[in-house]
Amino acid sequence: MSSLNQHRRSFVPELPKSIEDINQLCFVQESAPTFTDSEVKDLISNTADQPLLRVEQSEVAHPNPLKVGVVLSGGQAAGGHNVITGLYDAIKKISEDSQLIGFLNGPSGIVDCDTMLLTGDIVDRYRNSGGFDMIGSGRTKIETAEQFAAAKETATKLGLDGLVIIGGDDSNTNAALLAEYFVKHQVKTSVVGVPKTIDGDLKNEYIETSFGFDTATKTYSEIIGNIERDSLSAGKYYFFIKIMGRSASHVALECALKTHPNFTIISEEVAAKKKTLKQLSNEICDMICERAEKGKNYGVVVIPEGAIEFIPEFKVLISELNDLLSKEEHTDAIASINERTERVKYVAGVLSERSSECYQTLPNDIQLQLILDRDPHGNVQVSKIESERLFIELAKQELKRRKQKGSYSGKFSAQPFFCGYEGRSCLPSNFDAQYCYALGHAAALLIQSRATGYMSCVKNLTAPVSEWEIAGIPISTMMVMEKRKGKLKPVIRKALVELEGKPFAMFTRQRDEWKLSDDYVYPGPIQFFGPEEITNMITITLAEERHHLAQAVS
Ligand code: FBP
Repeated sequence: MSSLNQHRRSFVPELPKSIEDINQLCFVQESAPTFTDSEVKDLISNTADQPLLRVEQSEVAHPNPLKVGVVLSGGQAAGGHNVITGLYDAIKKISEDSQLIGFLNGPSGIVDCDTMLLTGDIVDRYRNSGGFDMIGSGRTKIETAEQFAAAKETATKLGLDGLVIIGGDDSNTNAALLAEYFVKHQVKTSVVGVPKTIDGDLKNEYIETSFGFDTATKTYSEIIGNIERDSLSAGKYYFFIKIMGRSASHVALECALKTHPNFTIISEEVAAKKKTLKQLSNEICDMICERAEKGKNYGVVVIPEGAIEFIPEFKVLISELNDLLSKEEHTDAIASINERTERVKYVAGVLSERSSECYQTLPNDIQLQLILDRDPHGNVQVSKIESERLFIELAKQELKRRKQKGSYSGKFSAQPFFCGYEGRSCLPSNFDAQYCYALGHAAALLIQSRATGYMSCVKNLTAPVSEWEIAGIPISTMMVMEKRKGKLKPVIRKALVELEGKPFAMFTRQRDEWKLSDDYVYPGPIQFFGPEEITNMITITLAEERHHLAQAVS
């Protein structure tokens, strides 16, 4: 273990005052029932319309031991281990005889009853550490009747009082459905969700942010700042940085606000303005040409991972390709063609005119990637497309054209870069370490209070930790029916970047300035020791959305 890791292990997360003495607390109803969407209600009638919960001092101490299961679901996010250590400490405070059981490798661990008893020794090794390796994670969805029945058998066999599902929107939807199933089948296990995802798209009026977003954006911003400084120092490269976030652009937006790159695509804006790939690439080239006139043949462009899926013409192209490649006549025909360029020609010939045009503007590698790399369901793997290379190729083509026309005389040398997995499993920032520790405590108290179908919530996050507040939010209030793979399903709607929201407004006020001036900001690495305004800095997104700008560094 590195010296820093050892130091971090002994860091004691501060707890909000409101939950310090967990043994003297209970959750009580905050309000009248919140309402569940009527179609969702038809599916979860036993757990719909539940009230919000808040903590209150309780006269009675809780001597009864709890037996709780915990599972990590989906992509890693810094702080996951601290939810578990927080949960462990909280149930042990409630009773020394309480037990915490980890389900291994994600929700499949529940279905297969693949477990590990989490002892004090094990938990201590992972305090304030990154990653999900204490018990592993996975992306299995509990969906079929057999899987639900197996989950019931596991919960009953282990005699669980509670099951904590740490995950994103899909996993929390799953938590709500499992809670309903358990109530319907008289299983005593309370199911509680915890909001996790670096993407930052699991938030709403109650959930201020998901854990992992703070650490990931700080990590990526350190990297972007370093690259900006290298770009400025050498003066010879354009860096095209793709940045993680499967769908929404919260991560890209936060990093842009922190580091001021020359150009940042915000996918939600692209969709709203119905921009084409060509328009987008032209905008980047306009910026490159203007900078070249000032003698600047370098710069930084940030591209959110999900960007191309938000380009309307690309969306249509992908859907047509999925359709086309699901038909044997076409897959056989493509397979029988040896020549790569002929394969591309064949596909361009059977697409609609508009999609064919879009397909033909793409660089050759991407054209082939689109027809060859497919997921197990046969769909095009859009998230695997190297959009940083795509935009470099498109810029090269356009700048060459402008050079021939005489409207550009600069030099263009580009470097692709991907900010991704390195932001998910790093040491959690103080914010995420403390937020997660408190989320674990809130989850324990929800189970102690026999609440089921709730999400653990810590709010007032722009205030000092001591003033954070704990709540229980019925997951059903966040759910709506949406079409997924052609079928109506209950889901927690992903929070996309709001174009009317404050963080985006802050970005649009400054972005023109950032294009030409080198107003780069170099945030440096996450700090664990030192002045509070650095160690406990919150994201600009959170500060802007919750109106407490003072604590954010812009
Ligand atoms: P979650 O939504 O499960 O938190 O995962 C988010 C994420 O990190 C995305 O940003 C990224 O697109 C995706 O996971 C990568 O998934 P995988 O780990 O399966 O490659």
